[in-house]
Amino acid sequence: MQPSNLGIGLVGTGYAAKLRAEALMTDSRAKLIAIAGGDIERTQIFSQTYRAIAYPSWQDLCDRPDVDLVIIATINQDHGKIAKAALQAGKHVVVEYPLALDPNEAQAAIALAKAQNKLLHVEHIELLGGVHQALKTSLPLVGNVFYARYATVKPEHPAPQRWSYHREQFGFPLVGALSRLHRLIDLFGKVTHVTCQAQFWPPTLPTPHSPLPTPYYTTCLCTAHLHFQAGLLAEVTYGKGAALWQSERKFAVHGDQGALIMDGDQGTLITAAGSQTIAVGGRRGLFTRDTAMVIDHLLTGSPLYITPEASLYTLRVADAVRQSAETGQAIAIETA
Ligand code: NAP
Ligand code: BLA
Repeated sequence: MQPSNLGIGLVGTGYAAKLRAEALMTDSRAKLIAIAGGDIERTQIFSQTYRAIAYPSWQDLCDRPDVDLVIIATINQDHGKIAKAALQAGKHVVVEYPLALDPNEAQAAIALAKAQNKLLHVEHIELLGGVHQALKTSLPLVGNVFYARYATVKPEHPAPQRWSYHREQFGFPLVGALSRLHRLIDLFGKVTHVTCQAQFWPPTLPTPHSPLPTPYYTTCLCTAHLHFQAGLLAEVTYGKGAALWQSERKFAVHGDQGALIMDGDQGTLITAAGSQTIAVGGRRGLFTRDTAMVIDHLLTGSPLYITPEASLYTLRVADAVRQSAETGQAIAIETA
């Protein structure tokens, strides 16, 4: 393939899509050809900025012969079916996590990509971020890890009625926000079993006489426990919405030789020798790096930083977390 002729179709016009489009503008080896969003007027305005053709539907975008790669940056509910359609049309695919809400649909997409001999890349920018890199570097300094805790809490007043507060469009919270579990699995390996409690707040309190069936919640709060084969316990708290009052982004790792505490972008290592600050890189430019790695991979064969199988494994754990929240039972993770 000649440089500068990687034709790109982009599905989505939101935050992730904008960063993808901007990354593509600065790479002469790629050309953003077509964009399909939700609302057609917004798609047209968005497409003008990048001199791309606006499409009312992602199906038409997948049919364009000059599109070699489809980037899926839209609501989670649609990821799996768009990936399938794009692969069937013979396109390479990049999809923002999660690959699909249903692990079996994700597995089928991976098999389809192999059969079609096309790239299927699931973005996990959290692995490229400063906090994760600093954790990986410093982990050996705390000895045997017995406990990790990762909490991300985001108050939103009022809670927006958008897809990320919609049960079907976002998916189960720890499936939609798959990066929370993926960080832990990337650090600590395979999981034996999980438990989870999930709470959802409706917009107004339903009464027996006027229950309000709505797919939107105004707050979700999930706490999951992951038991790892390596022996440690990890506790994950994920919450967002109007019932929450203090934001938190904290990753703590406790080992027999010390502890690592990441609070926002501040890193601290505590050992018998005392407490020291550790350098943590930022969270900016991660979509740009992911995009560049994909183009490099397609044009030169250079390696990527994650396999779709690794993302699928985390998706299976996340789906077990969902089952635990729904049944109140501990759920075992099958060993592959
Ligand atoms: P966003 O800014 O809210 O954009 C969402 C996109 O989906 C917009 O194009 C929106 O278009 C469209 N959309 C909304 N509701 C829709 C519906 N019901 N049917 C069809 N399309 C609809 O979201 P985002 O943050 O970019 O997230 C996009 C994807 O990237 C998600 O899978 C997310 O998990 C993933 N991701 C995001 C980040 C991040 O930093 N933001 C990081 C990692 C992964 P309209 O408004 O015109 O409908
Ligand atoms: C992840 N951010 C996400 C996701 C969504 C948003 C939907 C995927 C689902 C999830 O993992 O939670 C949406 N993030 C937002 C919105 C805001 C936000 C609407 O911060 C509003 C301010 N994302 C940003 C900004 C940064 C950012 C400004 O919008 C920081 C520079 C980073 N978002 C970011 C990163 C991830 C993410 C790095 C990957 C998840 C992770 O780090 O674990």
